[in-house]
Amino acid sequence: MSVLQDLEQRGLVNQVTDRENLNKTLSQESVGLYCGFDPTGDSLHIGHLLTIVTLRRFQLAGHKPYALVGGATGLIGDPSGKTAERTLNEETVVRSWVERIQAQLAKYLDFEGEVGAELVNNYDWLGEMRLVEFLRDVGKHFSVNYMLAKETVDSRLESGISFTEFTYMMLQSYDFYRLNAEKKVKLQMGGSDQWGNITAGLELIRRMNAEEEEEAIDAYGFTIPLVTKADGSKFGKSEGGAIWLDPAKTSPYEFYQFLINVDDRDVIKFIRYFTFLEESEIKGLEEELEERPEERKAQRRLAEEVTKFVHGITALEQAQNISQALFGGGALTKLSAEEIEQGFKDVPTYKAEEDTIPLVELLIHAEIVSSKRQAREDIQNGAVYINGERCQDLAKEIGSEDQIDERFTILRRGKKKYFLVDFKN
Ligand code: 485
Repeated sequence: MSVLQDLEQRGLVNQVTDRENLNKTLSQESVGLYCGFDPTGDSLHIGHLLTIVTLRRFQLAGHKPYALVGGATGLIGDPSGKTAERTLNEETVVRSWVERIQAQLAKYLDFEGEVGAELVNNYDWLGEMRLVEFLRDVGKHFSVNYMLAKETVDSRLESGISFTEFTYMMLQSYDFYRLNAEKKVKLQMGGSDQWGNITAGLELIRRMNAEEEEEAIDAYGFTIPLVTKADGSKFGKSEGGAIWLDPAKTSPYEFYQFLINVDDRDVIKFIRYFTFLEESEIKGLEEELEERPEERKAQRRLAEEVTKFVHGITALEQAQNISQALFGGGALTKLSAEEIEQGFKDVPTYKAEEDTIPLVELLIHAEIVSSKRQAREDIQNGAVYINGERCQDLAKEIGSEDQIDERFTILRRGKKKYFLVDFKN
């Protein structure tokens, strides 16, 4: 099966130019392809992951991926998919984001061997471009009428669009032209919002090469679909906001939990999109889901594969340990301090100065209860748990024997209310 057929089977092809010739080219030669990422923040998010995984699929099929970071375009702002003008970010800030995004992309692609990936930054050619030269050599190939007809511009004609954002498609088009001329890049991919920019690039390549060759040019574009959810809500958001690829912003445990909680109606589609599992295995998971949905096997497989791809095997194991201890009846005492920090990130924490504390007092310090009387009542009623074990001893003193990994004690009141005692220092 060709890489394009594989993508089609996975539902990953939204729009494609000249499908038959692209398919032929991909089966005859190793093709250079690219996808661009603008530095509009300090991290990529799960929305970007699908293009990264797709680049990786091409690489596994013998094609060479170029990941472009928009050091220049990030200073301009792509109007695609946006309903309002963006505010410009400071150059120094954008520069620091470029570095962060490049470092992230470097984690997910293979840079070794014949089809080793390459990172490129369009500031390297756009940053030094001279205005008059640009208007003569590039601008002359764009008709304003053509630009106005593009969905991303047309949809903004009423609300307004600056000249800065209006010109964005020329810059992205010129990138494609440059990569095509200098690196033989023949294919650009992106999310469905990028269709206008990608086809504008193909048009520019055609026009800039018009004098040289008569024959049809060998350059293509395709877009992957927007990830949608059965319940209509936006993919990639949790209560805490976006799902980031940076583990300091979204911990691997939160990332894993996000995927474990994917709806039954979405899980098989997401497995096709985000994992490298074969269709036969996916079919098996689909049957499992139908017969025993309560086991959530498909969700677990999805979470496992994607967390491993994004954060590595050690982080995956930690995420699984934490999940097991919190939801799977596993022992909290087996967790490491690092795992507790991840799993209990949003849990109120009492930083203990003392070495031992009477349980009754601790419940008050930690603001779990408001009076000693209530503390005693809760303990006697069996509502208080220390590291997962019920404690009904009114005289209990929490000390070193209650510290997990010599640092944390996990208190719970009732079914769900957790509190952490941190004995660090
Ligand atoms: O030559 C290029 C220069 C910049 C870009 C692409 C080619 C970036 C592009 N204009 C863009 O804005 N991409 C978005 C981004 O950077 O966050 C998103 C798209 C999404 C998908 C993803 O990048 O909205 O559809 O393409 C990789």
